[in-house]
Amino acid sequence: MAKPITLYGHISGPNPWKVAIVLEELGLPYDYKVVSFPDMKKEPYESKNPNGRVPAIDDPNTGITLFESGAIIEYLIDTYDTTHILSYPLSSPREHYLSLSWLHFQMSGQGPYFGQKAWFSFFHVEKNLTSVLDRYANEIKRVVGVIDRHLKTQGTQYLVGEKCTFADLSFVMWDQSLPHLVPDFEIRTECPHFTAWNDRVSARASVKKVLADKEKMAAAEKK
Ligand SMILES: N[C@@H](CCC(=O)N[C@@H](CS)C(=O)NCC(=O)O)C(=O)O
Repeated sequence: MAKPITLYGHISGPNPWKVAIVLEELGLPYDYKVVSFPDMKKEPYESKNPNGRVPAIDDPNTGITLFESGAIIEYLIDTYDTTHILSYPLSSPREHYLSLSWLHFQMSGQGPYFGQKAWFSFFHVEKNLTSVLDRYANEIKRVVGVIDRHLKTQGTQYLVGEKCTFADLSFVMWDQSLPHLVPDFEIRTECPHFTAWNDRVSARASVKKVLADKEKMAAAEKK
């Protein structure tokens, strides 16, 4: 039995929870340790994540500490998904590497655009920067459209074939914020393939559990 992995995260923000979903799917024990925003930017945490953000993990089973959610997910899959519950083996190279393409697309396409839209909509000091808000809203719609078109042309249930992989799961946390980030986007009618896929992935027990944990933590913080 593996020893619990420490997952450093925060209550808000999707990236640590994205890792939690993979840990849940693989049935790995873990402790979710909340790091405050000021503590992220200093030692001892900064030695775990030189970028001063969450997530990071400590894995006592291997002695490995890692940062960047995409790299953490690749590590968990390579180390613990030996029976390929959530991945394709190297002996299926096309599917194996395409899953990585989608994870990298999530990291470089979905994460930054969704994140910047959230920043300029809700946190930036200057309000109503229309061209900036339009730029990120349009990029979000484009990213969603890429997935919608891919699922339509492939005719598959998931991004790579008929198996739900770590790649599908990596998108789900940010996708929860779509109604909040782009309220004028009629996703159900404009992107039906994306919608059906997102509903399918969101219905997984791992995703429901992690969303419930996040909500519980947020409610406890408000008290
Ligand atoms: N590319 C990084 C992004 C990490 C990131 O931006 N995390 C957010 C929370 S989801 C954070 O730590 N924000 C705190 C800050 O911006 O100072 C990853 O995927 O791990």
